[in-house]
Amino acid sequence: MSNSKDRESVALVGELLEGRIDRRRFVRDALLMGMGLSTIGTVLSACGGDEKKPEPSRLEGGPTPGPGGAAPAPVMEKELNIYIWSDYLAEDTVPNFEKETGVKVVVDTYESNEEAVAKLQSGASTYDLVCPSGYAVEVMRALDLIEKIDHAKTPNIKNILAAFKDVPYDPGGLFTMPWLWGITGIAYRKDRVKGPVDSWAVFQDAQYKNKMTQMDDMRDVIGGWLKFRGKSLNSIDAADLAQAKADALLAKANLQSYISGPVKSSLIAGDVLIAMLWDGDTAQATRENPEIGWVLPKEGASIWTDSMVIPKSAPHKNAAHAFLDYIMRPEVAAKLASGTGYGSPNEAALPLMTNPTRMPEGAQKALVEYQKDLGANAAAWDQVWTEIKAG
Ligand code: N2P
Repeated sequence: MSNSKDRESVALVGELLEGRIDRRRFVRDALLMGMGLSTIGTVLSACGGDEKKPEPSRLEGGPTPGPGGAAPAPVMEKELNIYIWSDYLAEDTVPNFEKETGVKVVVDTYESNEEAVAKLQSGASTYDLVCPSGYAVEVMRALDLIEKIDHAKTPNIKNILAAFKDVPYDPGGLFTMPWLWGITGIAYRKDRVKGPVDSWAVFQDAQYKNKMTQMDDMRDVIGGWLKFRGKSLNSIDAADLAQAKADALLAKANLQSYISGPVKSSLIAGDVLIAMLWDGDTAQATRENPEIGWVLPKEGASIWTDSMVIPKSAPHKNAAHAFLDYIMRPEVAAKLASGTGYGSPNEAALPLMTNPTRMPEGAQKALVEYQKDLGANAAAWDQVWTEIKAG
C-alpha cells in the first residue's frame, strides 16, 4: 500500500478503536481501501467481540488489549524513554514491563527537579515520562511542557489514594500520575556520630567538618535553612533569604560537598557521617549498612510527592500510558514502594506491603511542608543559590 493508503488505514482503525464506526462499517471501508482480510481479522479480534480468537501479541506491535481485555487500546510503540530520579525504580519494575509488553525501556536519571525542567525546556528531550516533584509540575505546566494524561488508558488510576488525586499542583489530577512521596531529612551514621542528631544545626557543627554533605538541590538546602529559622520553605522574603544564605554558608565551611542520591555509597563506607538526604534513599542505604539512621529535623522539613508526567514532545505516548497503568497495579506499586523505601500513593498497594510508610500525622504532620512553585520569585532564589555555591 502507498503511504497515503497506510495513513487512511491507520485512521480507519483509529475510528474503530474510538467507537466512531461499528465493525460492519469498518470491514466495508477496509475492504474498499484494499486492506487484506487477515489484517482486518487481526484488527477485529483485537477490538474484542470475538472471544474465541486470540488477541494479537503486543510483542508484535499489534493493537494492545485494554484492561481485562475488554476495551480496545491503541497500538503500542516499541520503545519507551523514562527520565527519572536515580534509584527510583524497584529492581523488577522495568524488566517485568518489558517482558510483558515487548517494549524496550530506556531509563535516564537526574538528581534535581531543576535538571529535569531544564532538559525538557531545552527542546532536546525525547523522553516519554518524567517524574517531577509537585512544584516542578507547576513549572512544567506553566511552560506548557506537559500534556494531559488520557485516563481512559489508565483505569488503574482508581487505586490511587484520594489525597493524591486532587492536588494543588494539578487540580483534578489531569496531568500527573502520583509515583512516590517522601521527606527530606538527615541521614547519619549512628555508630560514629555522638549525641543526638535532631536539627539542621548539626551541619554548622565543626566537629564533623568534611564528614558531612548537603544535597545539590537549591530548594532543599535553602528550604532547610528557612525551616531552621522557623520560616516557610517557600519564603520569598528578602530578609529570610539573606538569613538562609548566611546559615548555608556557615554550614558550607563544614561540608565535604553538595551531593544528592549518590552520597549513599559514602555513608555506607563511612566517608560521610551526616548527610541531608531523602528518607527512601536512606532506607536503601540502611539495607546495606544498618548503622545508618534518618531523622526528620525538629524545625521541620520538606515533604513532596513526585508524579509521572508526559511531555508534549513524547514520541511514545501509548507506551507511556501503558507504563503508567502498569505501575498503578497494586502489586507493582507495592514492589516499587518497598524496593525504593518511599511512601506509596497507591491505596490498593498498602495492604500488600509488610511495613508501608504512612503519611505523617499529628506532631510530625505539623513539621512538614510542601514546596510550591516560586513563580517569578525563583530568580531571587537562583541568585541566593549561586552565591552559596560560589561562597
Ligand atoms: C531519588 C528520590 C528523589 C526524590 N531516589 C526527590 N523528590
